[in-house]
Amino acid sequence: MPILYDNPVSRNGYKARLLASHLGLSLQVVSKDLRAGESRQADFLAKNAAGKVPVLELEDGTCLPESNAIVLFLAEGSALLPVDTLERAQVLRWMFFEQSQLLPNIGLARMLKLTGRDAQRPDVYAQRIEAGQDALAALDRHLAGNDWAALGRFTVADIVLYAYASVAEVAGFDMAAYPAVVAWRRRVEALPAHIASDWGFAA
Ligand SMILES: N[C@@H](CCC(=O)N[C@@H](CS)C(=O)NCC(=O)O)C(=O)O
Repeated sequence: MPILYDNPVSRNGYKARLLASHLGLSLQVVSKDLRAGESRQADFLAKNAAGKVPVLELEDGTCLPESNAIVLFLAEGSALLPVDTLERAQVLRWMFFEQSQLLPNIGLARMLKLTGRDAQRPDVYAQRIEAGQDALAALDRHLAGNDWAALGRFTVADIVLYAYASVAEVAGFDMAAYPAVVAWRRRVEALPAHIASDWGFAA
């Protein structure tokens, strides 16, 4: 069985866990204590030179870091990842948007909040909130006319976008400004295979 090196707080790891639930895949989840620096130790750096979770380790020892690469690998051949080149590009478009505009802003704002550093670095926090608002507004405009991120159906694009869009309040965003994102989150949550977090960590 593939091993997923992960952490209960990681929304990037959650993407792989949520996808596995939708696909009925079994993963052995191994927690790395990020605060204790476990992802920066030599044995883990050999699995991912960037020193970050998640990492998927296959039965033959091959290691695949980067949440969206893991999602693409696991979803290959399933209905959640189209084969057609243009359709796939429409899905990838939102996966790149997630990495460049949602994750760095909602993700860092959330980490600053969870660790109390938002008060120590109000300038950094405010910058992430402003850029995150811009990203959420873009997603909201798109979802105002679309039930799902791409192709009019649930795909891996929704899974990766949901990971950080679903913790925006924890990061300090007022989601009342993004009603289409809120409605889409409810659609994602209503799917039968949905899991909030298999480690019971809501934030
Ligand atoms: N682009 C990467 C980001 C991975 C990432 O930032 N992981 C965080 C947890 S969500 C981490 O491992 N941080 C620990 C560290 O940087 O030492 C992905 O999507 O997987």
